[in-house]
Order: sequence, then structure tokens, then C-alpha cells
Amino acid sequence: MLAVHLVSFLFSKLQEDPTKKVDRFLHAMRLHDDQLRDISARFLSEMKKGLSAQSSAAATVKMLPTHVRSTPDGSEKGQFLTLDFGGSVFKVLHVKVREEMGIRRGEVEMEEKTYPIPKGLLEGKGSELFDHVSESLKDFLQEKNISLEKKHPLAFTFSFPCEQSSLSQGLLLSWSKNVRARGVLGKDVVQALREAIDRTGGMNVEVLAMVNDTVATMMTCGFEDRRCEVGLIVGTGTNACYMEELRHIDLVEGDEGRMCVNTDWGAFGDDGALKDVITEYDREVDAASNNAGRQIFEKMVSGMYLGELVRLVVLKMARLGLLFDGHVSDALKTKGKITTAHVAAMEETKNGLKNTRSILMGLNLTPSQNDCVAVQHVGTIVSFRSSNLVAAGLAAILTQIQRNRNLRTFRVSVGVDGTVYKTHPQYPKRLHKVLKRLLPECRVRFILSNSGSSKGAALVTAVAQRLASQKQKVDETLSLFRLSYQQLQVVKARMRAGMEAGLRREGRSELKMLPSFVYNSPDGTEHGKYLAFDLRGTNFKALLVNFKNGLQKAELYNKIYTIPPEMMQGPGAELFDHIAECVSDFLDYMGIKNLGLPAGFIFPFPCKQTAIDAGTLVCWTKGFKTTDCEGHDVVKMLQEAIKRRKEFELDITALVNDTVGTMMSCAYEDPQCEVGLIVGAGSNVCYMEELRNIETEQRDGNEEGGTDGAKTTGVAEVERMCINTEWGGLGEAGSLDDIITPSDVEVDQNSVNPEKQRFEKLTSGMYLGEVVRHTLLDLTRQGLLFRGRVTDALKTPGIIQTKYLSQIERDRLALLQVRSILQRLGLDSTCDDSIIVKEVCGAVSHRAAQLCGAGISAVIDKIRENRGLDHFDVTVGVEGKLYKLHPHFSRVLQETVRVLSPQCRVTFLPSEEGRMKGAALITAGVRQMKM
Ligand code: 0WK
Ligand code: BGC
Ligand code: BGC
Repeated sequence: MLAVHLVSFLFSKLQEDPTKKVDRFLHAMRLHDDQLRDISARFLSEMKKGLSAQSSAAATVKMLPTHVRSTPDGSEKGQFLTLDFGGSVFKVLHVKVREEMGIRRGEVEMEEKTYPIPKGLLEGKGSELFDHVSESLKDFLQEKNISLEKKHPLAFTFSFPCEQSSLSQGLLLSWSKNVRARGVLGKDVVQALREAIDRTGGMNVEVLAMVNDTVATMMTCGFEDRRCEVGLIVGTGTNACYMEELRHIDLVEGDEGRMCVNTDWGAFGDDGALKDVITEYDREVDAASNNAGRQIFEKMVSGMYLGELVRLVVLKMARLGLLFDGHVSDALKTKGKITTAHVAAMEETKNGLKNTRSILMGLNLTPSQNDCVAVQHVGTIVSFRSSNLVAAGLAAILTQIQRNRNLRTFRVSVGVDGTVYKTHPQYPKRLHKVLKRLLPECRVRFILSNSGSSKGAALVTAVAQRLASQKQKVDETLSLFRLSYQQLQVVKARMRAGMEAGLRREGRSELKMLPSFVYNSPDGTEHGKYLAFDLRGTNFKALLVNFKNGLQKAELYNKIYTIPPEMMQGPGAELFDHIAECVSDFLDYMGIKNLGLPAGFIFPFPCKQTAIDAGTLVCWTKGFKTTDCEGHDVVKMLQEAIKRRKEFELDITALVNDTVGTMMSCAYEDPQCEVGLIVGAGSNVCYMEELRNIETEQRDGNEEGGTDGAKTTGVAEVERMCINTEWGGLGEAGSLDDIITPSDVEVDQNSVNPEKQRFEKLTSGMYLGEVVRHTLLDLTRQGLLFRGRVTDALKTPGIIQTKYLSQIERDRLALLQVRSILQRLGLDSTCDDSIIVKEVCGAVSHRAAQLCGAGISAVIDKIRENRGLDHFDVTVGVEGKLYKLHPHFSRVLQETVRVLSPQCRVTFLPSEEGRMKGAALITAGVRQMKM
């Protein structure tokens, strides 16, 4: 009875679908999606380890920076020689990118020749291997009649893990696949090739770039699809690269842009990370390999090993009597007898089984139909696992890109090459399907590289050449904005000269040096209620301050009104009527209309004051062009506007420049504050000057000439007065012509006050955006930006507001954000474009900060010398969006002052809306006869 059961069990077993038998036998190789997701997560954390400076040394997945920073943008052209070394065949190629007319626009023409490499050389002396490569190159040049004299740029595709510090250098970290040449590890393979080419002699070749085959493949496919940002090789070896954000690559300087990273994922698992999925066959393959313990992932995936894995599985099954009735041939026991090409043949849809039979018979086996089905299925499981593992690795890379871009769904293209992917009939489909399951929200297009990776290698060189020449031209343009220490010293000296001239002879200096009739800083005894009104360009602000022995305890009430833009160009009366209406509304709003409170009127424009409460507008600045105001007393104009309302009176006690207001409010906190700086829409500075140096007759309010420098105010002897320098005018007579750039000329010529306020137009928020825009226009016209396309957006004045400079220059701002800012402005940009835009913004704002630093240095050294001091501690009260909001402006300004005024120790005190409090303090001081 038992015998009957056993026979029927065995028969049923034999009758069973042989694939089921194999499935059971190889269940360890059949990885389900959860396992793949887990492997993918492990791989992603290994990637992070490889990218971070702390852990990269220990990481198995080396994440090697390739110094390829950009994918092709369509402008590459030239003739290149390429060497394609490291795949299954060694090729020499001549690549013409968009060269002669014959080539259809955008096309690439290639001539190639494959040169076999004797096995001995792959395991012999490295120098001999490179000599073989170089001699093959010479043979190619001769055979293709390519000039041996003419200089040829060469790109070297070298498909082994190399540590690169630049595109044209690469230290070999380890050999892989079937190469084991001696004396090359740790050496610069580009140098080794150059030396071999010199040894061969008789050819003029310049090795410009060395790339990994994955990188070259990505570039090759990127030529036709700009979304191609991943390169994949499943060939003799396996590997992948992708475009990573530079800020994530610790081993490379800079945060801007992206760089292609060669993951060299073949080594994944070398630290045991895959020990739970490695099978005994993998261990056998590894043990028998020439680099045991290394390239574990590669040995589970790539063409060099798949055939061997199948052989070992079939061998074991045969030994266990599960195949060929337990018959084992010597051939089956021989390493390498089943190749990956065999496995591919076995899996051919139509002839798979037939191929399997003839392959097995080729191994002196007599397989049954079931044996063939079983062996074919072994091949399927082994290659299926390979495609699954590649999908897991790819899923990790795509997840990293997705996170870099902060996208939920996204589209990307993957450039692929390698005999396994190309020749194994089922491989691509399986890989795509599994990847779709692992990463459903990502739309992946696989692009097969039909012409090998050399087109890509040539493009890398062409892109490198393009980037290098672009960088050089952009640097040339931006060098005009980079001021040397000597140039800043000169600007300082000219600022000083302008100050001296302004103080001496009125009107002949670029700097107006306008007396403010403010002699003292506040002393903290100010008390009572005061008003302050501030015409701030696009808005008007009203303030009521109630000083209660100390500003800290002062009550402040303010209200902001807008100034309709048309009033900046309209009749003066309308503007002042509007101001009077705002004042009226504020007094109503505060219920103080009939209190007749004294007011300070901040008028941030150059006013020639004859007294604390009287001053004529010398000229408008900052885009104002209101008529019938210049040459008129602005206090009177406001009084008249108020009179026209016939409803209240306003006692304008003080007319104050915004720099003076700022200085006063900061002096309240820090008595050492004797300089007021504004770097906002406009830029200007005031400071406390010795009365003796102020020769203009107005200095003490009466027409006849000056006295002995001292002046008596209501109470005390004073020696100094605050001077509003109006440094914005520096350069009006040409003193800055040697640093003014063509962009500055454009900005000035297109401003409402050409030839005026030249220094202001180099330093203030109203103009920096325009300087950037004109510089971008210039670079675009040179074809260095936006693919040379001058769009209407770029031609639109004012489209790049200075606030964008602050945003764009924010450190660690991903370039994507720069691109989105540019996108919002209707400027479609590439990553490279964004890098250049950020550089231009940086150069323009850096210069502005340096120039302001040179100006401040001139002012504080004048005060120091005024007082005959070797050392001078001073505080500068500062206000203005550019100083406060720009990420680097204040630091660069302070650094410049420190270098140009080593005998001064300067504290920069940012003032929170201090200018109006300052005006109220001055008003209080005047009222309390202290001014
Ligand atoms: C063809 C490329 C070459 C790369 C090879 C990889 O031109 O750079 O190394 O694919 O595939 P394999 O030849 O190793 O199968
Ligand atoms: C190498 C990689 C190469 C890959 C494909 C691997 O063995 O380590 O650098 O990209 O093979 O050729
Ligand atoms: C004006 C100055 C003012 C500065 C800052 C310049 O345009 O001429 O008076 O201080 O802007 O607002």
C-alpha cells in the first residue's frame, strides 16, 4: 500500500509543472515587492552615507562626484575622439557633433572601431594596458586618415569606480569585472593615458574629460531627451548615475546647481547589507571571482555573473537528481560554461526552449523536455531577480530625485545601455514593470542608447568646453563688478574729496553736503507729544509719539497712507495736497487735530536747509519727478497745502532728512552714534561734522559768512552739526567713470534723472534689480544665458525687483527656487542659467555693499581725523531694506569698512523704523531749545 502512495507521489511530482519545482527550489531568489522596497530603502540610506562627508569613506555605495554639472542644452558642437573602455568591448571613436553642413541639424556623426584586448593585458601591467589603448588610438587615426598633427580633444569613457576632483582627473578606486591590471589602483587614469599617448607618440591628442559609462550613457540619451537625468548600465557590469543637487554632495565645493553622481552601486552589499537575500549560489560566484567579497550587488545582477549563477543552480539541481536524472557532465561543472548570452537565448520568447535544449546538449547533457523547461525557468528566475534588484536600486535613485525636487509625481527619463538590457528579450519589460509597481507616482521613460556611450562622452567634453568658455566670458563680464581693494581705496578717497569740496564751496561738488541744523544728539530728557510725518516714496507715514522720559517708554501711534504713483510725476500741489489730506486724516484718527502739536517732517530728498524748519528741494531722486517742487521750500509747500484745507494748522518744527532721523533715533540708544546710513530704495549718509569745517554761510542760518566755528543754541556751546552728505551724487561729474559698467550706463540713461545720483544708482535698492536685468540682457545677447533668447520679459524695466536679489542670493536656496522665481518673471531658465543669474545678482549686490563700505570708511575716517584721533570708536545707525533684508549686504559692507578703516572700530546699529522717532526727537529737542 505504502509503495503505491510513494509511486503515485513521485509520479505526481514528476508530472508536476517543472517550473513549480524550480520556484520552490529557488524561492530564495524570488524577491517579492516588500523585499524589493526594503532593499531599495537600504540602498537609499547607503546613497546618503556616500554623499555625506562624515560617512562617505565607510559607505559601500561610493556616490562618486563626476564634475559633470550639466546635461546637453543643444548648443554643443565640435569634433572629438573618444575611447570607450571597460565594457564588453573596447572601442575608439571619432565623434562629430553638429560639425559639417552634411550633418542634419542636431545630429551627431560617428566613426568607430573595436579593438580586442588580449586577456593577459587585463591582468598584466597597467602601463602595458594603457599602451595598448593608446596604440589602438593611433591605429584608428591612421586608418581613418584623421590628422595626427591637428590637436584633437579626447573623451575617455572609463567604466570603473574613480574618485574625480575634476572632469579631467580620476583616481582608480578598484578594478571590477574582468580587469585586474597592476600598478593602476590609486593612480590617476587620465595621467596614465596621457603618459601612454606620449609613449606612443606621433599624435596630438588632449585628454579633456574622463567619464564613467553610466554618465556617458545619460548624456548620450540626454541629447534627445532633456528629461534624461539618470544613466543605467546593465551589461558586463552594472551601475547607475543621476543628477544630484550639489548641496547634497559634501565632497564638492558649492551649493549651486547639480552634478552627476556615479553611484557605482555594484559594491552595494559589500558590507553585508544584502546578507538576507544572498543565496549560496551568489556566495559561490563571489568566492570564485577575482574580487571576492566585493561588488556583491553586481554579482547578483550583471552579465558577467548571471550565466554562472544559472550554471551553479542547474549543477546543484542535477546533483540533487532534480534534473537530467541526476546526471552531471564535466562541462556543467566548468566555470563560465553557461554565459549570460545563453541565459538570454534560453528566454527568447519563440525559440527559448529550443535554445535551452541545444545549450544543455552543448554541455554534454541529454535534457528531457521538463529539464529544458526547468533550466529555462532557472534562467528566468536568475535574470528576473537581476531586473528586480536593478528596479529596487533605480527606485531609490528616483525617490532621491523626487525628494530633491519636492515633487509628489514627476516624469524622468533614464538612459540605458549594456548587453544584458539590450540583448535579454524579457529584461527591459520586467524592469519597467517592477519599477512601476515600486514607484507608481513616477513616470519613467527608458531610452536605449543605440550608439554606445561615446556620443555622450563627446558631449560631456563639449559641455565642459561650453561651460568653461561660458564661465570665462561670464567672469569677464562680472569682473567689471568686482572691485579690488585699491579701487575701493580710490572710491573712498573720491568720496572724501567730494565731502571736503562740498563743505568748502557750495554747488561745485558732486556731494551736496547739506547742513541739517541738527547740532546735538538726544539726551533722553525729551518728553511730551510730538508728530512726525515721512514721505517714503510709495507711501506716506504719520506718527504720534508721546515721550515719557525715555524713548523706551514712549507711546507710538502710526498710520501708513499710499502715495499714488502718478503723484510722483504730477504737479507738486497735488502731491502736497495729498500729504496734507493724510496729515488731516491722521490728526482726526488720533483725535488731536486742535492740539497744534509740533511736527517733524522727514523729507528723504536733498534739501538745502536754511534753518531747522526750512529747506528748499535741490532735486528729486528715486524716481520722483513731481513738478514745481525743485527749488521750493518743502516746509512752505506743506504749510500752504494745509492752509488750502482751511481746517487745521500744523507747526512743522523740523525738516529732517531720513538719514538724520535714523542717526538721531540710534543716538538715543547709543550716544556714540554719529553717523546715519540709509540703504533702501535710495542710499545716503549723514554724520556729525565740525562746525569749523562747514564753510557755507548757511551753517548758522544767516546769510553772512561763518564765525569761529562755535555756535550757541538756546542753551549750550556746540561744535558740530549733522551734515546730510547726499553721497548719492558722487560720480555726477565723472568721478566714478572708471568703475561704471555698461549696465550702469543703461540704468542711468533709462532713469528719470540721467547723469544724476550715479553713486546711488550703483548702491541702492531702486536700481540694483535694473543693473542685474541689463547685465542679464548683455549676457543673453552674448548667447551665454537663456540660450541667447532675449524675451520680452527680460526687456521689461523693473521686472527684477531688488527683493528678488535678496531671495535669489539666499544661501542654500536650491537652484530650483531660483528657477521658480525666474519662471514667475516669465524667464524660462536651465540650471546653468540659474547659477549665472545668481552670480550676477551676487556681483551687483556685493559691489553695492563694497561701495557703501568705502563711503562709510571715508566718513568715519574724516570724523576721526577731524578729532585728531589715532583710534576712533563710532556707531553707525542704519536703516533700509537692502541693508536689513539682503543675506550678505551688511556683512560685506562691514567687512569693507573694517579693511578700509583699520583705525576705526565701528558698530552698526540697525534701526527699527527709527527715522520717524528720530524726527520726533529732533522736534522735541528744538522745542526744548536744545537743538
Ligand atoms: C556600451 C557603452 C559602454 C559601456 C557598455 C556597457 O558604449 O561605454 O561600458 O555599453 O555594457 P557592456 O558592454 O558591458 O555590456
Ligand atoms: C563599474 C562601474 C561601471 C559598471 C558598468 C562596474 O563594474 O564599477 O564603474 O559603470 O561596471 O560598466
Ligand atoms: C535721497 C536722500 C535720502 C536717500 C535715502 C536719496 O535718493 O537723495 O536724501 O536720504 O535717498 O532715502
